[in-house]
Amino acid sequence: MKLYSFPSAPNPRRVLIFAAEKQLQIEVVNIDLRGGETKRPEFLQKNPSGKIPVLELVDGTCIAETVAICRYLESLAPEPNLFGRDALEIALIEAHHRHIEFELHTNIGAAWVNGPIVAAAGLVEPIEAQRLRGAGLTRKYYQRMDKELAERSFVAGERFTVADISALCMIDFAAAMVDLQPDSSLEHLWAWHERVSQRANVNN
Ligand SMILES: N[C@@H](CCC(=O)N[C@@H](CS)C(=O)NCC(=O)O)C(=O)O
Repeated sequence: MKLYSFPSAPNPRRVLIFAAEKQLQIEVVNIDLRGGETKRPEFLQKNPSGKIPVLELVDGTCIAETVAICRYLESLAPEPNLFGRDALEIALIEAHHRHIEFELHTNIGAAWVNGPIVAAAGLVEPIEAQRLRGAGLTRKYYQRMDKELAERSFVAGERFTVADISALCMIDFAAAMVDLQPDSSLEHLWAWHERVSQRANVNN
């Protein structure tokens, strides 16, 4: 299996951590994201959305979308379980994970896409109001996470799951590339961050 990736990109990192948790070996193929390689016809055949990650199987089948890839890997290697074991746990992890994707990732994405790095690359015409809105909603979501993490050890409950991987990768990206580091006063969020960052598989 090959994973099309790029070193600072948060979504491929989610897959790499997920695969490492399961001790699955995946060949990493770094593509020229900034040079527009994902928008060329050859790559669009692998993923018509022109985005990474893409997992290519030995028979050439390509799977796009981080969550779809992670679900495939969970089926290949069920342990350690990262998506839930019974009806209720699966549903709760899914709900928390979707909140992270739709309410945190989306707003960090808006701040990033309308921010200076993407503008300097000339990829998208930035809209300052959208950057500000994304940044503001991200900070609000960090506060919500801090409150929730005062009550439980991990994003979706009392154990490490796919929702922690998705939250960590996006927060690290936001801090490093979008000038959206969580405020130091958010002690429960930072305690969680340390807890999950200490896992050996998280540092790849
Ligand atoms: N929903 C997609 C999002 C993928 C995505 O946005 N990937 C970024 C890199 S982290 C990308 O390829 N960006 C290039 C672009 O949007 O043109 C997923 O979860 O796989």
